[in-house]
Amino acid sequence: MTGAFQRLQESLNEAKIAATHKVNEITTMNEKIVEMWPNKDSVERSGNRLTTDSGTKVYDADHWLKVVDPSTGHHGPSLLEDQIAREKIHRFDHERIPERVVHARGAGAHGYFKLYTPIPEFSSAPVLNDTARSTPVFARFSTVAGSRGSADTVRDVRGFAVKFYTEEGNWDIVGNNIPVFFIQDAIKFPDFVHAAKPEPHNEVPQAQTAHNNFWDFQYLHSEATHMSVWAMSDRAIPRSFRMMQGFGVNTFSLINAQGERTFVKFVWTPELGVHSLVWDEALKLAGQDPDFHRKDLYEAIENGYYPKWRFGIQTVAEKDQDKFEFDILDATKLWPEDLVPVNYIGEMVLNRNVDEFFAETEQVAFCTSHVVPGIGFSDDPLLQGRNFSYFDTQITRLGVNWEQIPINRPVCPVMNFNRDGALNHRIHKGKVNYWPNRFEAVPPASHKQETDSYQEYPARVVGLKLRVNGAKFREHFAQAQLFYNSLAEYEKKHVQAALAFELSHCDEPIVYKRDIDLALAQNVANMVGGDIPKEGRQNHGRKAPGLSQTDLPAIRPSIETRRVAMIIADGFDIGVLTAVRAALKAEGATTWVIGPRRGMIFPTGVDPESGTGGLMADHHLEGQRSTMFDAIFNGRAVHWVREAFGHLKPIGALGDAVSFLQQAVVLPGVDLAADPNSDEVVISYGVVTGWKSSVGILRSLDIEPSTSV
Ligand code: HDD
Repeated sequence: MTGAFQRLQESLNEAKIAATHKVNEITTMNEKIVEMWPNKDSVERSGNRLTTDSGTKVYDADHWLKVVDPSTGHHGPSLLEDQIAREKIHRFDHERIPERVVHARGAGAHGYFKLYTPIPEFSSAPVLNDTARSTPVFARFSTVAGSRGSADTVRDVRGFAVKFYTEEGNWDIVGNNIPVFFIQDAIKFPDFVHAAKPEPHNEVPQAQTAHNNFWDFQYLHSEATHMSVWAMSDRAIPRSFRMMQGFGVNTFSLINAQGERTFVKFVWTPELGVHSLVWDEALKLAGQDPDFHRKDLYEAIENGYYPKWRFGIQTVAEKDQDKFEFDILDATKLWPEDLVPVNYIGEMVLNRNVDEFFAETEQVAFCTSHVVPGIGFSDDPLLQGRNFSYFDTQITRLGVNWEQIPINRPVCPVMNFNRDGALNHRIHKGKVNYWPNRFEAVPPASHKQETDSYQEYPARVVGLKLRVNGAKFREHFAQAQLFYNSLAEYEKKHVQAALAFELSHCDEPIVYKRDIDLALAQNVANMVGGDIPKEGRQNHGRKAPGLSQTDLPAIRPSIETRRVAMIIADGFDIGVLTAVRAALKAEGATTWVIGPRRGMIFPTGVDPESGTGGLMADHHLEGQRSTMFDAIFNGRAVHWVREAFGHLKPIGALGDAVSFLQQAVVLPGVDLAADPNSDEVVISYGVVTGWKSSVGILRSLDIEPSTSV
């Protein structure tokens, strides 16, 4: 009877889960996903029965056709004539496509963009004016230097590419999580990427800039100084894709209905605030969980915690183009927010994971040249080159018809006479394949009058053909100083430590010759064994808002989606554990039970011999590490606790574990528990509900964050 009741309850639960998924499915479907749906459906339906690619049913896909001696039962050679086996192997042999030449490793998700403030004064683009619209988007986050199989948490810039499937065509913002770039002119890109990628003679190192060639390039290109300091800062080791900013980096333009142009930079700011790992954590995670970031994004979306970014614009009127000390078309310079404030006008929410990584995340292809009417380019020499490069690289990666691949197709109609090429999926009817023609009567000139067609801004261009950039492009240090000056003291220390780490991996330490800041140069030189400079470049001492991560806290501080490890051993208090878990769950955190073994752990009062009444541990202490969690509770294992402490994480403890915690770590300035025998939850660095970032808590406790355990 009990068994039947239990089964009934299980099936009811399953039905409930299925119904919830259905609802989620419907609410997260958008125009783009609906448009892609027929393809998925046909694949799913044919999946019930194995067929060849040409549709013939197959009864055995497990044995190659062979010659068999019926008298002995021994088989002879496999037959080449087996077209079914041949097809399977052929298809497998050609599964790989070239990985992206940069940004090879990434993860993506679907979502939508919603505008809350129309900007007709700047742009006529409906996506930036129609607040009733929900524009489907696909976002892909990536590291830059590593191969497809490299680790997520390496020190690197992160790509932040967003494709808007607007009703007027696809608009791609192909950005990074750092607002500036290493080089000013696109012609330098191959040199820069070669220098950053593994060295040619031995293909070492993987996914790291800690090598001679990268720093050699930096030394020879002082324009790279500004971005290098960003790349050595905490921005280059984000806690999560969900907790980093995105920047379009290049200067684009907005064009309004009157045909007037305004220069613009695009920025995404996460609602969760900007947070980073500490270096020691990042290093360890690269080995312990190389998929840390892609799993984090996937799990958050699966659990219904949809990451959200506010979308902002910084605008500069055409008449003000020359009023700044830097050139606004120089991608190695940012527009300081005190000079050009960010105006947040919309938001992006990612609410649906991909169904198939290859078909969607791998085959998605972005182009900076994809803009829609009302949005244009600028003469930023990096952007000009990018507009050529992206389309071109997609041809190598995906073939000339890459825009017909489901994830890349626009949701609006496409009509032109681009034809043929490998893997053309469209079947065009009609007798003509040129324009204009005798059937389509509208002469091209009349299209000019249509407001919804793309109109280039008629910029006036006069001059000499010369291989140069503007005069202000020659200044390379002022903003590197501005960024460094704006960092909190502990952020500066992280930059110093990062530089020292990188240069320790080089045979020729050279950074101290390029002094952004005298103290920085002296410290780094001291650590890597270089000549310690006595005089430095004059520091202008200026700072700007929005550059330190401490200026970018969460809009609504929350423990949502944070991972909390509950460490238990036999004899634990199940009542308290259940209550704490429930409290954490109610706040949106995920809890994981870690025990001395992955099996039943028995609470006080339960006889282990009985084999029942225990709690199943999700993992054992060796199977997972403290690095994979944001906080730990009831720390019993010395290494876990010390490591988590060194990584600035909140540590909770109960009862006996309080004195253990006190012995395991020395907590300067923190009175761990007034009464060690109290049953109250004791938290060292945070509070269970109303989460504050570890760093924030540390600062409030006036403890210096350090990366050492
Ligand atoms: Fe790039 C990929 C971002 C300069 C050439 N780039 C790529 C991706 C991102 C960026 C996020 C991955 C897109 C995806 O997820 O598929 N790139 C940037 C930013 C830059 C930048 C923010 C500076 C403002 N890139 C840049 C230059 C060039 C390229 C100057 C060439 C002249 N980038 C490429 C590429 C890639 C690429 C080779 C490789 C794969 C791809 O395009 O689709 O064409």
